[in-house]
Amino acid sequence: MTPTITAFERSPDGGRGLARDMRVRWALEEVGQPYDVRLLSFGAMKEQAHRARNPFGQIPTWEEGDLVLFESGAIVLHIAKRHAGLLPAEAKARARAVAWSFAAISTVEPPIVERETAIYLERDRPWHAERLPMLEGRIHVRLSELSARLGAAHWLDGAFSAGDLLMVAVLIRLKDGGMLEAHPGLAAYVARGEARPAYRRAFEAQRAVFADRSNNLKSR
Ligand code: GTB
Repeated sequence: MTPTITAFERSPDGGRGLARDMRVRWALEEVGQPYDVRLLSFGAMKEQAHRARNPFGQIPTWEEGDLVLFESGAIVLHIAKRHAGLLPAEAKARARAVAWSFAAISTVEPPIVERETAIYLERDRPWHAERLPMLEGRIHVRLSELSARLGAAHWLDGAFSAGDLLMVAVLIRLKDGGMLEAHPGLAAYVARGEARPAYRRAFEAQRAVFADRSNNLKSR
């Protein structure tokens, strides 16, 4: 059965692949699983029909038969468990790949999201100028720690895994802000992820949504 995921009808990132459907698309491309996409407006995301899929009214979600999932990390791990290619077969290595997946989402991503929130929603607050460097400092601590662990390796724990996919997807959010440049090992790690054919296919698929939408609007 072909799964259906949800994504922004018009992503605020203009097709740069920063929304979280990108990591799900990437995982599906890595394992060679075709998928359908239901595009949602911001309004539709908050309607009951979508809240039944995700109580928080967010994308991405996953539907496959009577299985409905939300949370990008859970969806990526679901894909990884069902198909070869994203989790090692050996039990301990598999457990470590899951640990790296959680590290990406619950240790590295939160300070990055905090910074984005500060930039997009708190710019006018009197404390913004003081808070931003503090948030960036916290990110640099995490990046230094991650970089030290990665060292000269290509991936976090042997072969490319769901842990790398999620970690690269998280780090990509820093690309435009100039913060990754201070950590050349991580910049190279991200570049390796982006160079994967599956990443390229996923990126083009989400970009096509934005391009189609822009063309439709222009031709009206
Ligand atoms: N923890 C959830 C998960 O991992 O799935 C978080 C899901 C989430 O934050 N979804 C966002 C969403 O639906 C889209 S990805 N937001 C709408 C809402 O909450 O009403 C976050 C995102 C949005 C936009 C950009 N951007 O424009 O660059 C980047 C990332």
